[in-house]
Amino acid sequence: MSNLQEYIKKQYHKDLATCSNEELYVALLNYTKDYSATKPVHDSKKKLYYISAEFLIGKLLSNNLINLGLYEAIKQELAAAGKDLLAVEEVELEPSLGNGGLGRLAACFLDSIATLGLNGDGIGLNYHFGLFHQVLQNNQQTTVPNFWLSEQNWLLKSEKSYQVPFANFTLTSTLYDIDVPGYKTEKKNRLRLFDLDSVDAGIIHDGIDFDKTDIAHNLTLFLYPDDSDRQGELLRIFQQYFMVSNGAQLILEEALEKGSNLHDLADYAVIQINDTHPSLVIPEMIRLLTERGIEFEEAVQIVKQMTAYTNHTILAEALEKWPMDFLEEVVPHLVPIIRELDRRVKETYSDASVQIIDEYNRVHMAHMDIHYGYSVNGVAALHTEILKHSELKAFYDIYPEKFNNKTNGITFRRWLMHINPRLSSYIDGLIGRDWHHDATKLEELLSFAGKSEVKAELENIKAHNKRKLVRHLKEHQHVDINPNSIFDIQIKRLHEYKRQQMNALYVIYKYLDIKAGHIPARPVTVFFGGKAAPAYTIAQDIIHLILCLSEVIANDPDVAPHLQVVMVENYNVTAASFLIAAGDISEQISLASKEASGTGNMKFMLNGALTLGTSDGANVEIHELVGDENIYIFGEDSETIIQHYAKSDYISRDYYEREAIKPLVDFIVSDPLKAVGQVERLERLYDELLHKDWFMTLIDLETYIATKEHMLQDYEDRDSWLEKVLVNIAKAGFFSADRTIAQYNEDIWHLGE
Ligand code: 26V
Repeated sequence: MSNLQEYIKKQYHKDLATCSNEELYVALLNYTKDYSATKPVHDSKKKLYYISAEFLIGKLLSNNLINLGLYEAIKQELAAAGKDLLAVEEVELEPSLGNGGLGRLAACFLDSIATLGLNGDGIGLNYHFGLFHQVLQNNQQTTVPNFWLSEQNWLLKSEKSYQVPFANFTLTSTLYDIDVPGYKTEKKNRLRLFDLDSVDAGIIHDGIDFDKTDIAHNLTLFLYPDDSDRQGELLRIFQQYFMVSNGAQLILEEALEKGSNLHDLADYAVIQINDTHPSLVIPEMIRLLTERGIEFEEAVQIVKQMTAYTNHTILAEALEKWPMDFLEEVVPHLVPIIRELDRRVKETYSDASVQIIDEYNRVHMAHMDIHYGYSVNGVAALHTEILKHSELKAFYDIYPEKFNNKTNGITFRRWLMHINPRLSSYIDGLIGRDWHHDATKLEELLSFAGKSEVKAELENIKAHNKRKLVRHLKEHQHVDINPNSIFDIQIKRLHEYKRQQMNALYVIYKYLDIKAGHIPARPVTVFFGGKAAPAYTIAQDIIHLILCLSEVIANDPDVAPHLQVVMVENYNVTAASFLIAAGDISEQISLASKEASGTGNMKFMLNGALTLGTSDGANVEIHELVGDENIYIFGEDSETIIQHYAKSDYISRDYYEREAIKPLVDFIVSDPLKAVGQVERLERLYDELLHKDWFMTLIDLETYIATKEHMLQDYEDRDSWLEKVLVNIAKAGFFSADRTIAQYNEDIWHLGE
């Protein structure tokens, strides 16, 4: 038993049993914060600073209770008083401080860094509003501000504050910390989020629109949802510089406190640059060092020894290149430093493709990171190979020793123990608890492969999780879902390269097939979840198509009993925790070469869903681990796709003309769809697929449909399916973020324990 009851008595003069869930949440939040406050922070000499514009931490209550070793006792104490921890958890507002995979990865990494007992903090911004809240209405996405900072929250206001100079004014920061306890560790780390006291939500006018020029009032107001206009881009530079200048000042202060003379700064600090959003830390740290009396040349060398860069995407539009004018306007004091860094590159290398400032006077942030850092890593084996031999080949030729791979991972504390407690404790019963600290021990599950009672229990657990998801969606979205159907799930940001539109074309195929009298052995529910950037029109059109299909199918009595499409509203970490535990089929169908890694693929595998995917990102490594028998891989490989781009020889119309494809694409602009949808959106999407299709939807469509049909048939052989499920869970250990972080430390950070 925990002493929550006593705590509540003392703090709130109430009895646990008479508290509302809201009161219990606040009590538990403070109880957890107080408990965590007693833990010492890491203080060893060398420290990692993981700087990231995004930390998609999600709700923290259960995660922190698990890590602090309090979860079971609290759950039981609540249950004894007739209270349900799950219901208390509902009260917490989700901090959605990230767009997607990159931000969630940063959150998983913080958990593993603390769990491995490493000294490492996250550095970021305290956005007052997280990624927009998505509302689905009239078969479209609309966006609403997503406030998460209720009066009682996880932030601890610190005493620290720094001056950050911009072109025409200087801003003073406030630092808030969030404790990051490791899993049953003695010490803790922190997530350090910088903020500005003058930020004011009053400047928001319509939806998520606000005055983007009013920096003192808007700087940390919103997480940037990656759309683009000039003012928005300038604001992004303001945010990035505010983050890294504060971060660099904090790093210097902490190193000095520990006795650094600054010449030896690299013995005290290592910076991991998470994608290029924090890249300005390089010139800023050089500036701050020279201000403190270090010669420029030495400052460059110090920074080079202490910064490492992670690349998370090869999509050209996502690789930041800031026009020099923008930097002049926001951070003119960094411009001479960047010019000098570029001059040195130009002096040594004539190849235009490796320069920092290009012919259009744009600053390539990744190029600065690669020249002036000591490590460059990709996030899955295939991705790193593509960086080395294609996207960043010119850099790899110069600096082969800097390149290394760090295949992504996920924290099993959240993505198994928390979201799937039944499976987690069933595994404990089968193989003991060693896997809690060494996830590769899950392989011991393989010895149960032939056991029918184990398979029966895996089936029961999945059925339980499906019912839980069904109840959740009934409550939140008022939709009725058949818990006995196959749950086929695609959840991730909306993007053409992820090819939700290909899945939608499968739905059309299935709809027409059922209409033609082919009744499936078992009903299928196709779930989608994901947000589209507000400025990304085609992604909005894809959401529209999915919602229109959902409506047409639901209203067709011939088809509705056999097929359902559910677009989950406002997909976020909380929704993911219900969906992932309940999935049978994990859709990982990006165009090969485009998904750097993916991490949802790992979460589904760990929870016993089978992957339907292309040879992309970490799918390739999942395939290698589980073998051909236990995964459904289809589609062209990355080399073929890269060749198509190189030769510009993919012509979508050629595929469209095929007998199996044309009716599916044509259905997008058919009468039944137009009757429930907007003609403009449907026609734009149809035209895009027919005339452009930059992410080659049609190239893999036929083999995708065939593979999915095959998979649905295989589902009917329950014994063999559950055997595959068991193998997937058993082999998921490699994808623990603990392994990833151990590798970062071994190869890049070299932190003492
Ligand atoms: C950024 C942008 C910004 C401009 C508009 C379009 C666009 C499209 C994509 C992105 C991606 C940002 C980087 C990112 O989130 N990468 C993801 O990182 C994950 C963690 O490493 C990885 O699993 C995903 O495959 C990768 O897409």
